Amino acid sequence: MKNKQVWVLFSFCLLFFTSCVQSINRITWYLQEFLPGWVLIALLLLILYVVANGIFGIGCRDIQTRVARGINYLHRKPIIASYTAKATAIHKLKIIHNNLHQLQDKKQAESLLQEKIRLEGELKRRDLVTVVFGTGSSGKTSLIRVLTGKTIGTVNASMGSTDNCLQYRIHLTKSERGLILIDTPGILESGYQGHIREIKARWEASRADLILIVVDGDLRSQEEDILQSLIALGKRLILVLNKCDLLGEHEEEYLLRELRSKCRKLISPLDIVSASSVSEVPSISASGVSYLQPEIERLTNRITDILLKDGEELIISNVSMQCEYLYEASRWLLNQQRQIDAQKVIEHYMWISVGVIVVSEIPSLELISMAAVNTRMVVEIARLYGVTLDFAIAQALVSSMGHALVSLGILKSGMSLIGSALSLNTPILIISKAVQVVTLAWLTRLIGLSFITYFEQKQEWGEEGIDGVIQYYFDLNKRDRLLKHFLEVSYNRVVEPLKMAQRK
Ligand SMILES: Nc1nc2c(ncn2[C@@H]2O[C@H](COP(=O)(O)OP(=O)(O)OP(=O)(O)O)[C@@H](O)[C@H]2O)c(=O)[nH]1
Ligand SMILES: [Mg+2]
Repeated sequence: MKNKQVWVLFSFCLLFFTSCVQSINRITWYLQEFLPGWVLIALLLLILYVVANGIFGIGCRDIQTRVARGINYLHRKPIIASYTAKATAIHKLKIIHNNLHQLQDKKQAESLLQEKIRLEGELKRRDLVTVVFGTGSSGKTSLIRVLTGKTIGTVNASMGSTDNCLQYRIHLTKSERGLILIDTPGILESGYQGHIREIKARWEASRADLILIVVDGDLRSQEEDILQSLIALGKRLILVLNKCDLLGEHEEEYLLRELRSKCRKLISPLDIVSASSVSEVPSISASGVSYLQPEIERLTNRITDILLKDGEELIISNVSMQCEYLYEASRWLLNQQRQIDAQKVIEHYMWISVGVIVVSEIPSLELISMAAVNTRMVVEIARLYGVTLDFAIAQALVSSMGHALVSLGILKSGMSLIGSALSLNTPILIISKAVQVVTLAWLTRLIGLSFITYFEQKQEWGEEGIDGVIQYYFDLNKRDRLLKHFLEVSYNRVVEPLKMAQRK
């Protein structure tokens, strides 16, 4: 039944199409007598457009909307990206929360918690934080005065007039988002005070969503380096060539060209604008005294554009970057704590296994390596890293470590290394046992350290596998300073008790 309907519809369409072609053919043939060819083609195209518009609704406006929708879709990509960035940031904050609860140092935990709370608030922020940054006396405060329309801060011809970061909120028409402007002290000033002021300015810049770099001439090489480091931090920059009232038209254009060419790999040419934040300065000309007007329209237009198009993305990417730093800090603190605790565990097992061998018969080389690899030690280190290790799995790990020790020849090399170090001041009767026992403690240490790496790397040995890790710790621990310290401890823990046992 359905098939029949389709066929009827198809025949009807075919009939309609054929009669249309026939009629067009007839009309064209008829019109050919009166009209030239190009007018005929134009007329046919017009008819085609009207028919298409009527039947399929593909009008110019429709095409425009489709194109606009396409462009919007392209613009939506960053929005999708910022959703993902926001989700990642929220996830990171949850991990930070877990990490800080595992920290034993309460002060560290508290400061992490405060920062985490601040970042949670930042994720909901609507205003764009814009830091006004640059060398001393380039006109940062003056620019903020013009942008806010208020006489804020201190403006002075000498450098260092702003020595603290102060913030002001403004609202640019067209955007529902507010703009928080942060005035900062000048950078690249000499002296200790200048250095302290620069640290404050850089700190604010590192937290900004957008940075206005204010210059009043060409870029110095140090300024270029700073620009590069801010870009490396993922910051969006607008370079403002200020005091353009002091420049002739050609000079201003020349400087802008220079700046655009110097920064072509760092800043889009659209984001390099000139401005003048001078206000109420009398200018005397033939027509009398007039007052210079500030010129910041290009700058405000650019900021508004960025605010409208990229505001959300800039805020989210900045806050998620801060979440990432906090996450790394929390991981680092937790790792430090875990390493200290794991070292204590290793120390404990080093001397426990030594005790066992001191009172027993001298074991074979292979037995030493297996004994050194203490399953319980591995289980305890795992627990410190939040991993509950099944005893059987721990034993399997331990056994593969034993094989690595033998196959790499670490056991024999360790024994000869420690043998030659102990031979100088150990009585001949106990030297053989002392060497084996101290080697055992030393191997336990290497193995413990290797397992710390394994759990730190989320139960992965890394590119060079188990052999690479144990070899690394072997090479590290045979260095003079570390070996010397270890031998001093071993002498008191092993050689002295053996000497006493021998005397008895
Ligand atoms: N001609 C002219 N002078 C300006 C302009 N902007 C600022 N100035 C002058 O430059 C000097 C320094 O201006 P400030 O706004 O204090 O500069 P700043 O960058 O905040 O300086 P610090 O806070 O010391 O880093 C003052 O004498 C201002 O009047 C401008 O667009 N044109
Ligand atoms: Mg200032």
